[in-house]
This record gives sequence, structure tokens and C-alpha cells, in this order.
Amino acid sequence: MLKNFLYFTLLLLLNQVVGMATFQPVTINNLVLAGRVYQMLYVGEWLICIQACYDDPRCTSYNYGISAADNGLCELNDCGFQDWCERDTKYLIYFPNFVFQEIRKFSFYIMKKDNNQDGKKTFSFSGPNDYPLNVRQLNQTTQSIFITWDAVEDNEKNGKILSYKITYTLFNGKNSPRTINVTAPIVHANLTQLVSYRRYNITVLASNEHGDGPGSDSVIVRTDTSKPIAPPANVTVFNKTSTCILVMWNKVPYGKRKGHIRQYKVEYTEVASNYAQIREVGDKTRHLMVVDLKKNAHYTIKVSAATVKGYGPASQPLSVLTEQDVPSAPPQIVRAVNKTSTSILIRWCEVPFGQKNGHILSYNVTYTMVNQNVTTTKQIEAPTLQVNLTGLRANTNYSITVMASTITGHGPASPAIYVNTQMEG
Ligand SMILES: *[C@@H]1O[C@H](CO)[C@@H](O)[C@H](O)[C@H]1NC(C)=O
Ligand SMILES: *[C@@H]1O[C@H](CO)[C@@H](O)[C@H](O)[C@H]1NC(C)=O
Ligand SMILES: *[C@@H]1O[C@H](CO)[C@@H](O)[C@H](O)[C@H]1NC(C)=O
Ligand SMILES: *[C@@H]1O[C@H](CO)[C@@H](O)[C@H](O)[C@H]1NC(C)=O
Ligand SMILES: *[C@@H]1O[C@H](CO)[C@@H](O)[C@H](O)[C@H]1NC(C)=O
Ligand SMILES: *[C@@H]1O[C@H](CO)[C@@H](O)[C@H](O)[C@H]1NC(C)=O
Ligand SMILES: *[C@@H]1O[C@H](CO)[C@@H](O)[C@H](O)[C@H]1NC(C)=O
Ligand SMILES: *[C@@H]1O[C@H](CO)[C@@H](O)[C@H](O)[C@H]1NC(C)=O
Ligand SMILES: *[C@@H]1O[C@H](CO)[C@@H](O)[C@H](O)[C@H]1NC(C)=O
Ligand SMILES: *[C@@H]1O[C@H](CO)[C@@H](O)[C@H](O)[C@H]1NC(C)=O
Ligand SMILES: *[C@H]1O[C@@H](CO)[C@H](O)[C@@H](O)[C@@H]1NC(C)=O
Repeated sequence: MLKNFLYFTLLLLLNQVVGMATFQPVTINNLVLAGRVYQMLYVGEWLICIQACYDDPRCTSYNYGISAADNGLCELNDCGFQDWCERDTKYLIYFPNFVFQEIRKFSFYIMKKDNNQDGKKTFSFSGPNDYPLNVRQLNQTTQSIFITWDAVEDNEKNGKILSYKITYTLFNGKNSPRTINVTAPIVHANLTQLVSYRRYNITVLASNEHGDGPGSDSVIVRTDTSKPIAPPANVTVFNKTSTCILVMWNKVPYGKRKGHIRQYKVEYTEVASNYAQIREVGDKTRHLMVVDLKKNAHYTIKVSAATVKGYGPASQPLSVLTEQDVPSAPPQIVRAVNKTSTSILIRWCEVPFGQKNGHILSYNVTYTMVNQNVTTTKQIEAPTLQVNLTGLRANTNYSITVMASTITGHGPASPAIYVNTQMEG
């Protein structure tokens, strides 16, 4: 029966219309494909019937009544006969003055076959057979990932690819995935409003007019590093002395680092002078001994952490007062007045500011009869800055020193001054 078919091609016409060189259209006179008609049209010209079939991706072939008597009946079939579509001729029936033409490879556009339990072939409209290949990142910022992919292969499309659906979620995250659609033939997407330095799990699927195809394998892409958004935790000061403090801290809380922590910075500022100094340590170290501090001075301590993008916020300033120490200088300008034969009035000035090293509690005035080598000490409570030494011997050479004390002890003695008491009478 097949040998009787008259084949001729409208290749030139169809290649223009269908744009498909790989498929050989088949035209058969006086036969129609029965049972697969899904739409009937009356058209004035054969070309309109071809165009109608071409315009509808579901249309694989058509039957067209050539004679005037048939009024230009154009039947669109959702099936052809060349490919899977039942090579036996039971659908092809003799019908004079009609022409049957198959214009596309059936499976190219529409259907997908599968075998159900009783072994019969069934046909159904379906989404693409395959997923977009080579889903990959082109670049990323701290809050966006720009991805692209390859179009689905022609013979897996099952129709015309209309859009791609990108589903993305935090890797191992518990949030429900987000989805965006892009219209084919665009094969890229910019996923935005992401969180920095987090891994995202991205899949892409293609959709045709019948539905979605399978999702691609997930690709894992990390957004860029940014600066930490929180300071190191639990900044604490240990073992402070008058000139040293040991600062310790914990890591920046997980999720707030926004990248690999490269280093830490300890900033310490002497409050009185507002003089700030900075020390940096590597990422493995989470303590710093700050030395050469002023004694009995107020400092504020702040710690911050840096990624490659820079430092994040500093911790809340921690106030520290260094410990007191003994004064590092004696009371200044010690003077004596020898008004009487048994007394000497001693006056002095405070230890210079900055050398007190703490709160001056008292002064010890030591006086020695130079010739007899007899020493006496009087303790004077601060802030008094003078003492009347009484009960002295007349006309005697005394050496006198003064020293200041904090809670820690006494500082150096002032240089000795020598005073003679007045003659008796
Ligand atoms: C990311 O890649 C796209 C496509 O190659 C390009 O147009 C864009 O400028 C790139 N952006 C950055 C920030 O590199
Ligand atoms: C990545 O996404 C896919 C599809 O959404 C999901 O099946 C898979 O479990 C995800 N993997 C992780 C680690 O989140
Ligand atoms: C994407 O397209 C699907 C179906 O075409 C639709 O259900 C979904 O709402 C769309 N999603 C977005 C974010 O536009
Ligand atoms: C993606 O969006 C982000 C944020 O809007 C933007 O900074 C980035 O340049 C965009 N990337 C591309 C490749 O357009
Ligand atoms: C503080 O100093 C003491 C004694 O020197 C030492 O045993 C202790 O470990 C130090 N504490 C810290 C936190 O370094
Ligand atoms: C801060 O210290 C508290 C109490 O010791 C502790 O529970 C917490 O885990 C610490 N934080 C960090 C980030 O180490
Ligand atoms: C004073 O006495 C001390 C010890 O008490 C002694 O070291 C010192 O040399 C004596 N000085 C004089 C001038 O005698
Ligand atoms: C100061 O003088 C008092 C009284 O003489 C004495 O007890 C004390 O030890 C002296 N302090 C110092 C630091 O020498
Ligand atoms: C010091 O004490 C003596 C004896 O008590 C007294 O005569 C003298 O006026 C006093 N000097 C001063 C400055 O108070
Ligand atoms: C008191 O003694 C010192 C030291 O010995 C001496 O330099 C000074 O001249 C003496 N002063 C008087 C008035 O004798
Ligand atoms: C105080 O006393 C007089 C005599 O009365 C001396 O001449 C002075 O030298 C003395 N002054 C001192 C500082 O010793």
C-alpha cells in the first residue's frame, strides 16, 4: 500500500515556513490521517492551512481538501505517521481530493511516550524531558549571584521552551526556597537580596506550554565576603596592672562574620588625653597584652574583627582604670623656714601630675641631725603640704627629705635640704 503513495515535497516552501532542515516533510495525495484531528478550519488557500499547522506547536500534520467541493477544509492533526506515530496505516485512509502532509517530527514538539501496565503505548503532553545543562555562576556580589545555563537540547524540549524557573535557597537552610521565572530565550538570571558569604543551593528547570521539566542538579554558590556585621563577643580585661592589661575576646558570632576573619584590632584610648592607639593581631589569637599604659589612668578598650573586606563594628567600649603604683617622682620644691630655735616649718608642692601613679594618701617627712645621725619621720596625711617640726635642738644642722605615698607604697625621696635651727635666745 505504501508503495502506491505519491510522495512529493514542498521542501522549499516548508523550509521557509517551518525553518527546519533536518526534517523531511512528507506529502501524500488522496489519503488523510484519521482519528488524530484536533481542529478543523475552512481556509481559502492551502498555504493558510500550512501556516495554521506551523503556528501551532501541537500540529504535526494536516489533511487539506484540495478541490473546490471540499471548501478548503483544513484538519490539524496532533500526530503524524513517520515517526513513532503508528507506522501501520490504520489511520491513513483513502480520501480523494485530499492531501495529507506531515510537517514536523512529532516528538520534536509535543508528546512523550511511556508504557503503562498493559503495555499499550499512551501519549501525553508533557514538559521538557531534560533540564538546562551547565547551570553555573558568572559572578557574584555580597548580595547577588549571577547565573547562566545552556538551553535544553532541541529533541528534549517537547514543545517550545517558554520560560525557565530558578529555585534557590540557603544551602542547608530551613527557609522555604525562593523562585524566579525568566522568559526564554533568556538564559541568565541575577538572584538578588541574598545574604553575604552564604552558600546558596540553586536549581533551574525549563518549562514549555505543557508544564515543567525536571530540575537541574543543584549548584552551590557562595555570595561574596563582606565586613563582619558584629564585633567579637565577650570582650573582657584580665590581670590588669598599673601599666598592662590583658584583653581577651571570643569570636564574632557565627553568621555575623560574613567571611573568613583575617585579624582583630584592639583600640585603646587614654580618656584624659583622648589619645588612641591600635594593635592588630592575627585571626588565631584572641587575646592581647597591652603594655606601656599610664598608671592609674582611665582607658577605653574596643575590639573589632576584619575580613578581607575590612573591619566590622567595634565592641562596646570597655572602661578600664589601670592600677595605682608608687609615685614616680618626689614632692616638688621642698622649702624650710627656721623661725625659732626648736622648730622648722617645712613646705612642699605636690608630686607632678602624671607622676603620682595613683591617689596620694600621705607624705613622710624625714629629718636627720647631720652630726649625730639621728633620724625621725613624721607622716602627714594628704592633702596637707606642710609640717611644723618641733622639739628640735637649737643651732643644729638638720637634713630633711619628703616622700609621697599611694596605697601601693612610697615613691622616691626629695633631694635633702639642710637647715640650721636658730641660735637659742
Ligand atoms: C557579571 O557577568 C556579566 C555577564 O558576563 C557581566 O555583564 C557583568 O558585568 C558581570 N558583573 C560583574 C560585577 O563582574
Ligand atoms: C538543594 O536543593 C535541592 C532542590 O531544591 C534539594 O533537593 C536539596 O536537598 C538541596 N540541598 C541542600 C543541601 O540544601
Ligand atoms: C513562575 O511561573 C509559574 C508557572 O509559570 C508560576 O506558577 C509562578 O508563580 C511564577 N513565579 C514567579 C515568581 O513569577
Ligand atoms: C545583580 O544585582 C545586584 C544587586 O542589584 C547588582 O549589584 C549586580 O551588579 C547585578 N549583577 C549583574 C550581573 O547584573
Ligand atoms: C593572670 O595572672 C595569673 C598569675 O600571673 C595567671 O595565673 C593567670 O593565668 C592570668 N590570667 C589570665 C587570664 O591570663
Ligand atoms: C560569651 O560568654 C558567655 C558566658 O560565658 C557564653 O555563654 C557565650 O557563649 C560567649 N559568647 C561567645 C560568642 O563565645
Ligand atoms: C648614720 O647611721 C647609718 C646607720 O644607722 C650609717 O649607715 C651611716 O653611715 C651613718 N652616717 C653618719 C654620718 O654617721
Ligand atoms: C611613714 O612614716 C610612718 C610614721 O613614722 C611610718 O610608720 C611609715 O612606715 C612611713 N612610711 C614609709 C612609706 O616609709
Ligand atoms: C611651730 O611650732 C613652734 C612651737 O610650738 C611655734 O612657736 C611656731 O610658731 C610654730 N610655727 C608655725 C609656723 O606655726
Ligand atoms: C649642714 O650639713 C651639710 C652636709 O654635711 C653641709 O653641706 C652644710 O653646709 C651644713 N650646713 C650648715 C649651716 O652647717
Ligand atoms: C636660719 O638661721 C639663721 C640664723 O639665725 C641662719 O643664718 C640661716 O642660714 C638659717 N637658714 C637656713 C636655711 O639654714
